[in-house]
Amino acid sequence: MEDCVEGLFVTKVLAGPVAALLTLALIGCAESATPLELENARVRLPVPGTDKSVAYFDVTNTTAAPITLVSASSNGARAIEFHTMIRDGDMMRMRRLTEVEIAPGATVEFAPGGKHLMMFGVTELGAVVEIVLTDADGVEYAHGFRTFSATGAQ
Ligand SMILES: [Cu+2]
Repeated sequence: MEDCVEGLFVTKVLAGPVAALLTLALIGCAESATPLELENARVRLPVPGTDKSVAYFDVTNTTAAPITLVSASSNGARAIEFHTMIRDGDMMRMRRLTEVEIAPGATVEFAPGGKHLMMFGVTELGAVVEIVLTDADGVEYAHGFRTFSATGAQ
């Protein structure tokens, strides 16, 4: 089942978490050619008492044209931004990215210490959270992200 969820890739956004979970169950194992392949999609559970979190994934552009991600959203968060880490002297600071381009055939990693999805106003999360990435043409890519504990392995 884990692999099925990882492979899930739909372009339709369904209303409500119940509908989303139903979709996961019904078509979670469907194979389809997708413009963007997501792997290792995961969301860190917020530290207790906070409502911010981060999400990581590897995304591969399987098409012959660049794909530019311009926004992300989820029922599990009020807002999501693309962030990266930049070195500032001895400090690493977060910086917001307005877009992330993925070249044809390229894989872009969102990983600890680098690019990440910054999630604000995070609600109580289950085992899988659906996050929708939107590209510059308005195409939406929904994907199930596994949650993991802040104190556990990433
Ligand atoms: Cu950040």
